[in-house]
Amino acid sequence: MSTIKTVKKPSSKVSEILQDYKLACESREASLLGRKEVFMGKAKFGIFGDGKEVAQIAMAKAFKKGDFRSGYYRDQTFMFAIGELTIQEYFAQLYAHTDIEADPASGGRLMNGHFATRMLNEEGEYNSVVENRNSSSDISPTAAQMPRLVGLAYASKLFRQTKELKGFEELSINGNEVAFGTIGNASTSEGMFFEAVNAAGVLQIPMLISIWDDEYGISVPKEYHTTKGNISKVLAGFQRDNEENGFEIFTVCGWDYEDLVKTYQKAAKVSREEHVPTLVHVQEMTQPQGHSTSGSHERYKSKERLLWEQEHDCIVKLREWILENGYVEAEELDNIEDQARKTAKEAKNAAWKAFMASIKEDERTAIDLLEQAQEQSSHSGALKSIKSNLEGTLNPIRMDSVKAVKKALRVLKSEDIPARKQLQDWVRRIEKENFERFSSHLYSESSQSALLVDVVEPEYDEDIKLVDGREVLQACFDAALARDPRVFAFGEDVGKIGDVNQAFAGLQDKYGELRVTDTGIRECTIIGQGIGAALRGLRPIAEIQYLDYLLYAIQILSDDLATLQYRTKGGQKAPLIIRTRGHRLEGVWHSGSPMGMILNSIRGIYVLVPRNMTQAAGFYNTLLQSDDAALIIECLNGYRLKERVPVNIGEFTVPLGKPEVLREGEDVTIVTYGSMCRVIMDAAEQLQEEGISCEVIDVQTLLPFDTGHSIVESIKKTNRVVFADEDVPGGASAFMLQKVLEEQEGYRYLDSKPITITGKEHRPAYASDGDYFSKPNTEEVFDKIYALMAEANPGKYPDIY
Ligand SMILES: Cc1ncc(C[n+]2csc(CCOP(=O)(O)OP(=O)(O)O)c2C)c(N)n1
Ligand SMILES: [Mg+2]
Repeated sequence: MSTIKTVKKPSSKVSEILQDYKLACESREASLLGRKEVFMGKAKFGIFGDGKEVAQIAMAKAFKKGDFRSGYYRDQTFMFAIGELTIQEYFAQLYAHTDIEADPASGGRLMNGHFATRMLNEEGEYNSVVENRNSSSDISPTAAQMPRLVGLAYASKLFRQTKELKGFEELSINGNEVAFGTIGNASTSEGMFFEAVNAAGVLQIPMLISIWDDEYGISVPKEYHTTKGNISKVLAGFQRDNEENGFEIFTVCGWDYEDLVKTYQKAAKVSREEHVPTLVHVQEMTQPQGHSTSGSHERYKSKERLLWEQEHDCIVKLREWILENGYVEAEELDNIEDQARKTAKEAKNAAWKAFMASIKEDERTAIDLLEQAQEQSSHSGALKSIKSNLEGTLNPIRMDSVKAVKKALRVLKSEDIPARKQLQDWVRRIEKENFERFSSHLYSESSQSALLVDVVEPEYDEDIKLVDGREVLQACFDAALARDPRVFAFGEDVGKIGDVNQAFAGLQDKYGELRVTDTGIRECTIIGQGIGAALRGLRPIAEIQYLDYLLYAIQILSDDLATLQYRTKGGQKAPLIIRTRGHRLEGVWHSGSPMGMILNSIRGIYVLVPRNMTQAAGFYNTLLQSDDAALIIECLNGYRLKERVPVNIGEFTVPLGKPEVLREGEDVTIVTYGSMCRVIMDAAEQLQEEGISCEVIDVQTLLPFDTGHSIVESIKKTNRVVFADEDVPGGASAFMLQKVLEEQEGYRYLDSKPITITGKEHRPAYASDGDYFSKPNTEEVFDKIYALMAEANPGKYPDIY
């Protein structure tokens, strides 16, 4: 290798370059070792950042305190470089170490390469994000980091341009923070990527996207992914010029240290100072070990390509460049490489030791107890073999001890010996601990949990003036915007006209365009905009115009927002409120109520289904005091129905998980929600005329569902239950049925079979007849409940038809 000394000036000091070289080598060693660990069976799967090291070091130099990252699984070197990941923590995640001290990103819940910083303390309150370098938590679906990135950057715009937010210096310093996104070249084919890029161009926000272009997406080369095989070429129309806003787009090679450092400085400066989105297309990157541990790239890359990758390896190139410039002798780089190997290995060993120790403790007690059982039991042979199997397990994990102890307890089931009791206690303790390890933090567990908000009843004046339901909401939103400058609402048609049903009418004029804002038609990034802004401590109300269009956003709600608290084990939160309207209007795409789909895909987000706008307003007030994310589905046909405005419109709250009895009755309990409440109440009135007394219960919130188990109390009285909604058969009605009959043990009190009354299997047909014959109507409810009663007492209820 040549060591020609030149006079070329370094862009950084030599020591900094060597420091960078060292980090690149350490990160590479971590990748190489990581793959070996998987092949040795010590970890299940591995995906690594080899080949992307130098660009990430350059990016890290432009990443300042208060900045945010939203990236993907290749970014280990960046995380090392900003000081937010140690090699030991990196391996702890590879092994799935369930302690947040060991794996702060996910507490062992996520595959390796899913990075995150802990933004919250143990109480669920913000650590100082402006003092830290922050990373939002990665998710696996490719490009799904992009919608959130829009919101992380958008928050800076709000902090800079909203006067009332100037005081929130613990959250932002005048919006100086840049949101850095990273994405692989192949993933830029996803719709979410294009939607996010367009949104950022429109919004003009400090967002810096890096595309790590290694020309492959697993085995598939670039010509299958990208028009012209080149994403920056495709995006050239987004480039800003003197006349028009847009992006500043840069291209650079992933092995060119000097150019990378310069490029990132330039790009970050543009984004930070001008609030203009920038895009850095980092080309000619490599994957020395191929995509992941699932395969080998020799299967699909040509010999020429593999050779090219070796020659263009960014660390090889950095080494050449250092030597060509005569910064140091080769020997010094050799030493750095040797040292890096040692450092990575030591960190790996320490992570393994800590991981094993965390597991061994429970295993040790299990083995001791099994030994005691063996001594005390008449089945000592069987117990001995269970114990020695456990002792002989190579790299045991938690489930090995659980399986062994449970097996032993089966053997001991008829023996009354002290060890049996101790083993039972062991199982109970471990079950509790494993629940905490693997199932905690699905929702907020902080003191601001939505379930802990104080209930404040609505109060009414003597004057019982009735207004349109939408005006109740309008008064509620007015109060919320006045009360808290962190609250802002946005969505399609939300700004100028105050949403299609005018619950924000006049509020943009009153609070300005940034507090009540129109957006493009882009449901997925509306949600992303909300997630990112909520992550940064703001209180967004993101609107999806109709429930039917939530489908465009269901993936990001499901994969990102719903998993956020869970996947960080309480390390991050995004208390986003999603407002939408549905249940009852007309036609296939304006009257859906796909509640089963929603309930089953977004556990982790509360789902609120108020029957009227007063209940909805109370929910908004509750949520704005809490740090949980929630979806509120208003009734499409309720905005013009008359309601009274409580005098404490900004303060009263409706609790989550508390059903309300709308009508008391003796014969049958009807469990329902949303627009169906009115249909059911009508039917109940008509049934009463036939002598059938219905108790009607509005569940009010589907998630959480009746936390106090009040519905079963009604069934104890009526001994019959009906679940009614507008979803397809087996949808949310089945969900409610499972909750009440299984969880609340309602089955014990039934004298008749439980029934569900639902919409048809197809989407609802158009116009009033379409609605009538597609969704449950009063007559159908009447008939079904009459038939239920007739079955029990045919004499009293003769056949009608
Ligand atoms: C939505 C989705 N589809 C498919 C996958 C499976 N998958 C994981 S990585 C990957 C390739 C991504 O390639 P690229 O974006 O170029 O990133 P690279 O791994 O090359 O850095 C695929 C298809 C996924 N994780 N998410
Ligand atoms: Mg790629």
